[in-house]
Amino acid sequence: MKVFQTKEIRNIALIGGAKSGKTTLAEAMIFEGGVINRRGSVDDKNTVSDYRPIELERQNSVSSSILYTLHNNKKINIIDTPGFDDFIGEVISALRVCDTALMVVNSQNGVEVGTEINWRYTSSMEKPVVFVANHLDVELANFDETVRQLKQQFGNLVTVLQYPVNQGNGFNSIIDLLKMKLYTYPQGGGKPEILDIPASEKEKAEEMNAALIEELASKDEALMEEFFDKGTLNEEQINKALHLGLISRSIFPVMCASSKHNIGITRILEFITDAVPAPDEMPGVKTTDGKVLECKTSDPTALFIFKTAIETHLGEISYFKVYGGEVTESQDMVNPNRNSKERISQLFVINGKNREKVEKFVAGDIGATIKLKSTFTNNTLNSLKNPDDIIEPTLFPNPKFRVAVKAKNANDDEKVGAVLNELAKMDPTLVFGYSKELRQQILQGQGELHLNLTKWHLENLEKVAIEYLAPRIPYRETITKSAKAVYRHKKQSGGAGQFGEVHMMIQPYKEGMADQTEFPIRGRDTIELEWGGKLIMNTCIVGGAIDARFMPAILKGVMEKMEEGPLTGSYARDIVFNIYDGKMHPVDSNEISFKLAGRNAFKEAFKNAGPKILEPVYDVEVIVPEEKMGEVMTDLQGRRALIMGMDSEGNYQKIKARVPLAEMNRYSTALSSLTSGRATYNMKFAEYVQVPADVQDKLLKAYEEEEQDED
Ligand SMILES: Nc1nc2c(ncn2[C@@H]2O[C@H](COP(=O)(O)OP(=O)(O)O)[C@@H](O)[C@H]2O)c(=O)[nH]1
Ligand SMILES: [Mg+2]
Repeated sequence: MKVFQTKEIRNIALIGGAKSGKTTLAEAMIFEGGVINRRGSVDDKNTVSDYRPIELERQNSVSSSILYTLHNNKKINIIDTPGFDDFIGEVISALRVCDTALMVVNSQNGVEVGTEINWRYTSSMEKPVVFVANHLDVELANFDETVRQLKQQFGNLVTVLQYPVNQGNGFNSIIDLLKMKLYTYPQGGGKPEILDIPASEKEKAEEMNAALIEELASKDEALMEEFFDKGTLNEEQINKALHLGLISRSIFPVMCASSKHNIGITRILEFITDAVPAPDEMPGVKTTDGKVLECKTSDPTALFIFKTAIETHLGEISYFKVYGGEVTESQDMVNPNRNSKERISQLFVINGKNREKVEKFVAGDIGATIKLKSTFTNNTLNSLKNPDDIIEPTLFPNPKFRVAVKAKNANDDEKVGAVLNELAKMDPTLVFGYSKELRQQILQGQGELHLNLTKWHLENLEKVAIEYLAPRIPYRETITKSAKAVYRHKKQSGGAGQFGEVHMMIQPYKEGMADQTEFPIRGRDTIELEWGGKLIMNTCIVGGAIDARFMPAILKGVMEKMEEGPLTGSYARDIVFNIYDGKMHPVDSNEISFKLAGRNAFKEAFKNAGPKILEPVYDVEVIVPEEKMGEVMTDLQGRRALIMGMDSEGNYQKIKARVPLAEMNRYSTALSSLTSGRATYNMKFAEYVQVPADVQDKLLKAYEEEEQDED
């Protein structure tokens, strides 16, 4: 395959709600580009894009596919993304490396929650957007209503470039307001006949064209002058205005299609090659040191791995975008994220599961390679000339669905762990790890579907059965007032005895608190606890009541209880303990004795210090259509949520709340069923707060039953 130059490349992310027709559109685009000679369909399970076993089974994209097509001597890279919110990570990584988003909208449904969610990312990532009103062949297609909703949601910069003449059954004609022609497609779609606009449409088309030209002229001062002078713009000026408008997000064109019947597709390809930006016309990419890589072939090579996947018969495959320079086969590279070296083996142009070897990629292009040793999603690969630049990693949303994983057969535990670790490396929205604290393997993802697909992968491709359980909650324990305890550990059985006595006062720790004044403090150890919070040991011993050499043993004993709190066995945090007196025995005192004395004194004091259980509370942000607001609020209140505020965003409300993690189990599923999938949310750890008394009682009881006299 020939090597395409930067100016000959367009990078397009196909985004939009689930089932809006992205995969079908992609298929038509690559068919029309002559890259395949038979057009498959999602329903016949033979598209180029949906080829993974799970996608064939579910007839839904679950992962993005990298494709390309050709038009007018240009190579159009296409990333077809899945539409469900659970796979939003794929949309984010596609938008990251693409220069323009093609947002597919089902004209029967208008703006859907998926349209909304994807839009938000195009806007935060400042990407040009072209809308494709698809499904225009279905009986209930409503183009005008779809446009009305697009304008209402996304503003008046949404601009119609085409309209359907005969939407619904038998749809085959589109009026193009840029070309001022009628495009009529034959049975089976494909290449249109381009005709003069019929008299019946003339008036409407001319009116819309005039408005469009005026709108375009406003994108540029020189054009505006030209427009006032001549009353119109020529084709070149129109294209220039569109081009500028797209790049600056001051126009969001709407085009027409029926992907299923291959109507409108060639014109969309033409529009992409004429008007949407080439990779070097968009702002460069930043490195972590604030440098900007401007997409120049003359620069040193810089690749960014935006996706890794395992493909049958091929193994791990890494998809990259070239942000600078060019990359060739057998090139030596460095990975600054991992401080490792890689050698590029083969380079491939990818079309779904098909691939073609190519000798080189230049700046702006998207390609794939295999056999990288230790390079994963979000890593940079540089030539030896610029070894240190790290391209800013893509930020993915925090996980919001959490389960504990167990192999059905305990012998498989290790394999399950290994596979999940591998999957998490490939999919940055999947987080996996063993929690020592909870004594569970915890898997976190974007939603129930996301985790169910992970399960499907393990069971069908790795042949290990697993189950998902409710994860434990990482509670914490602390105290609310000071208390003292004296503990003497003494043992005299045969041989050497054991003796140690510790007098301890404990206090709740608060940032910036004043020291206690009852006992003079002679030494201090501050421990930043691994699980958050602090432990402070103050030594207030006078007259050598306890030798300094036993202090570490006392601290060790206390730490044992901090790791397994006296109330429920959870980690304890934010405590100061003062050792103010004690006793030794000239022969029998040793480290073990003081460790036990310290541990038990701490446990005693803790019980009398108003102990409390703390629970993790999350900042939750729910975005919900106005009419579902009531239900969602009621449900949140049932989850002990504290509502922090509300904002409106178009037809949507954004609710901000603080909700205990214990109440968020399976929230994504609940929210989805409350709102028919029209809401979305994200959550982020906020802080630990005391649980209410009734919840504490329940937790204490549950722990008692579990432990029954531990020591
Ligand atoms: N009638 C009609 N059906 C379509 C059109 N585009 C896609 N479909 C159908 O809609 C369903 C979802 O399409 P798909 O391409 O998988 O949507 P995606 O989830 O956005 O990738 C499939 O059954 C397609 O055959 C269209 O323009 N017209
Ligand atoms: Mg799809």
